[in-house]
Amino acid sequence: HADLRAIVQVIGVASALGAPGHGPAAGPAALEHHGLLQRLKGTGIAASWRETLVPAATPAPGASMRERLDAVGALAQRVADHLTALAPDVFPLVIGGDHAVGIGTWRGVASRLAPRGALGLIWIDAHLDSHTERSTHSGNIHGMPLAALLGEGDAALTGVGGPKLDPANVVIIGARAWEHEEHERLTRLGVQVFDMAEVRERGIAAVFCDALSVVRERTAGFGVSIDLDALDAAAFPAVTCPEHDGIAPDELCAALLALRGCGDFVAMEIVEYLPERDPGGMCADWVANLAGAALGPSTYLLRAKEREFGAHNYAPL
Ligand code: 5AB
Ligand code: MN
Ligand code: MN
Ligand code: MN
Repeated sequence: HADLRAIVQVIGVASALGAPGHGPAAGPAALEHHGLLQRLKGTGIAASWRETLVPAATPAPGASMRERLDAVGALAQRVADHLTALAPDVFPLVIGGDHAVGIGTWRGVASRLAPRGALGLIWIDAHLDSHTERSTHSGNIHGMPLAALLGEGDAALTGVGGPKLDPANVVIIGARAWEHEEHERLTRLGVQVFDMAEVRERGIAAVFCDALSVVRERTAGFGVSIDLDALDAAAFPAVTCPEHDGIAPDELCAALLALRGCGDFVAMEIVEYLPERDPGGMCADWVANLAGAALGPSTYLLRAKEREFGAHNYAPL
């Protein structure tokens, strides 16, 4: 089954359409040049960089909300289309770009999974990303992707092809900065939020374990979206919206190791990397460590066994 380890494909999305500045668009190229792929290979993952998508058009600074929503929606549709076109064996690792790319990632992943069942999602973020164009204070669309995935907001975002996520199958980890409208939306929908106070009190490992059981219970598979601002800003400053008192990078890496034992872990996304705040490449190293922790080889060995024996899940190796 040597070939099974060749199934991680990286899809870069060089977009800052949802962010206040242009910086996050440089994320995929910077991480590629810093050797993300080589680092993954070094941990036993034969990943390949499939392609990096670039927005077809970027609205001028000061463009209307309408124009920006349409541009984000069009790019998200392209991301979703690319993901649905992947061969069934491929495990996608999407590299942003700002978090608005997540609309495309998770609609696309949910489409791939739809014949087998629903998608669960762990959203690791300092923020809730659950505004709509009506409730946003900043006007920045990277504060809206989770609402859109759940079916709330402008049709340009909610109409991206693929099933809506069921709020019962979504959890957020690490939140510590939000506006009341988005918090109320998630409460009304019933999305479980493990906020930073809870992470501090119980530890990331315990919280991650609970999160896994929620997103795996009623689903055919689940994904993990990592907004790098979930990490503590002192340890990981290279993001657009840094927030202090976050998750320690090494502790998140340790928690992500649990994913290696999950045969139903189907996709991963890492977003909001801002290379201009990472001159020494320290944060780029953490990105590689996070991906390597989650995607270590045992996931693929498990899949090989699943193929051989036809069962649904195996205990971690
Ligand atoms: B990110 C804020 N809630 O709406 C807003 O980085 C921050 O994808 C959004 O989590 C942060 O602008 C978006 C203040
Ligand atoms: Mn965030
Ligand atoms: Mn805030
Ligand atoms: Mn986010």
